[in-house]
Amino acid sequence: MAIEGRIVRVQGNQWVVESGEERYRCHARGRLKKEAKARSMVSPVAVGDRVAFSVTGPEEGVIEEVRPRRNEIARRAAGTRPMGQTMVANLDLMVAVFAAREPPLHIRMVDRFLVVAEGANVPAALCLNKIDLADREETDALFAPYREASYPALYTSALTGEGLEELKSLLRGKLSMFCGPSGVGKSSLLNALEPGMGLQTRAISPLTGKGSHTTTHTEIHALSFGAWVADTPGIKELGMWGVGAEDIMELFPEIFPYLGQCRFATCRHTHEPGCAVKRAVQHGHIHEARYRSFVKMASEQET
Ligand SMILES: Nc1nc2c(ncn2[C@@H]2O[C@H](COP(=O)(O)OP(=O)(O)OP(=O)(O)O)[C@@H](O)[C@H]2O)c(=O)[nH]1
Ligand SMILES: [Mg+2]
Ligand SMILES: [Zn+2]
Repeated sequence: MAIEGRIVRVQGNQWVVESGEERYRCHARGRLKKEAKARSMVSPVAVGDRVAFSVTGPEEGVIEEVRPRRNEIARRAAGTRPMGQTMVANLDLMVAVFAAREPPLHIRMVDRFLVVAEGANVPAALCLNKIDLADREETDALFAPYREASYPALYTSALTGEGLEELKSLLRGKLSMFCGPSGVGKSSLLNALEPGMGLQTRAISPLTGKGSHTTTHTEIHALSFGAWVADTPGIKELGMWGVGAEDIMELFPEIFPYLGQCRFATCRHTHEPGCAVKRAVQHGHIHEARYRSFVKMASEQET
């Protein structure tokens, strides 16, 4: 007889399914793996999935069915063949975590994460960690476009505790995912939010200035103030999966209202006359940096 549970951790080919107070190490039925392959997905299940599984031994089981997903955050998997990988399913919130410094902030990557969340219909928030190292004026200027586009944009420090209460209020009652580059402090934030969590963290490499990919698996952690957060491994490049060029144009909420107003229906919003998007940029209704990301991402998608 199958029982219901939720996948809380994935490592390699094994999934940990939580059902009530119990946890089971599970494999997936071959049939599910085949179906995933046919959809060009590397894995039949993901952390956050609701599944039905049979118990095959003490704390062991086999996943029989995956319940339909409410949503999912997916990326293009590493490797030459085009395959998709679901990072987390059934989310209430994606928190894209970046560091103000160490590693340096690449604003294009912020836009990529937001586009992925918009495309997946998952509400998104930004968390700028290591605010203790920041030049406030600089970060305020960089983050203004996101605040104006109504994304919650928090400043935090896992070191000094700044912003943690605000982060707690954002997370309370939800299943969220922390994602972002390696070394920005995703695991450190969880440790700071929940004393005793004891997640492994590691300094960024003094040689490359990059994170050292300390977290190697995705896992949902229950926090005692009533929140669930999936910590994920740091991401070097967030490859788009299942997002087309036309889609990308529609995934910048503050640009979207102008799209139908250009002179030409085929407008790419780069050099066409009568472009409503460019006009909005010139008049300061759309931030230049966001516009540049928009054009860059749409053109990348076409090639
Ligand atoms: N100054 C400062 N350092 C921080 C802060 N948060 C984390 N760090 C340091 O940044 C380094 C990387 O932190 P991690 O928590 O391992 O980063 P991560 O994002 O989980 O990295 P991956 O697991 O590799 O993706 C550690 O040396 C932390 O001590 C912060 O708010 N301020
Ligand atoms: Mg980590
Ligand atoms: Zn246009």
